[in-house]
Amino acid sequence: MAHYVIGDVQGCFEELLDLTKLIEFSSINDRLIFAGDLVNRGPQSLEVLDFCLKNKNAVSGVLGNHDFYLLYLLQHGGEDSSLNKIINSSNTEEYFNWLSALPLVKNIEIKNNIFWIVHAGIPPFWKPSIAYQYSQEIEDQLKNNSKELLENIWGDHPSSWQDSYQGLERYRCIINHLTRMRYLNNDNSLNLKKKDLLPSKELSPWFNLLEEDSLAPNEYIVFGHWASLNGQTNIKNIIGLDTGCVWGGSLTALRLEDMKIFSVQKK
Ligand SMILES: [Mn+2]
Repeated sequence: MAHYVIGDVQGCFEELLDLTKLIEFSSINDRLIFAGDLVNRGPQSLEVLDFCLKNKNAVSGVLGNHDFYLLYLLQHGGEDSSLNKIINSSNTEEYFNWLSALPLVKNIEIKNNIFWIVHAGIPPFWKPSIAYQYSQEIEDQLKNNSKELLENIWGDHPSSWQDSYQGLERYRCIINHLTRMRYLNNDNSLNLKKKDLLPSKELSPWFNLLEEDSLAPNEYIVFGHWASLNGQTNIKNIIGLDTGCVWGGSLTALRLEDMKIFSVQKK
């Protein structure tokens, strides 16, 4: 039995199938954990979700920003050319129920290693265990208050986290950090505009701001979301898996048992 974390699929179903062949995926013996952004932009988001539902018992993951967008469209209506097949299908309730039950942070322990799986990352001012608690707050909202939550998570503010935030402002800030973050300003506030890798005096990638002792030697953060990084963080315990399949790159999986990387090229 093996656990594979898979980077941003974004509707690249052909490549997902190629990857499952490469790892010889068995829905009985193996587990797939998607690092978020299963859907949108790519050509076959519907087929990706059908694959997940068909293999329900072997598949889980964390929510990405594009998954939230789909949840919003499923609940409130609306159109998006790459998501219309899902929105107009007869199965919308099943898609919504499966996707909205996913957490923002997942914690898996394998062979004495601890993995924190999250779409964008974990900011330096939250311990992973705190981010995990915040994820549970959002899970609870998605379960019990999804209509109000999904109507109010859009926008970049507040950009600086305060423990005292309550209600929708708090949830929006948690979701923006865990699903959209790339760079933080010098004052630790979110900058949600910059995606490139050009050096900046004012901004740092979130993972460069982590204190050296913020992760134990056997503790890892595994994330997606940042295609231009192509997986390169230069930090051993911080593993990026978005290798930009939807942009013509590749789709990547990490096997947690031995930290082996598998990838297939975009067709
Ligand atoms: Mn993303």
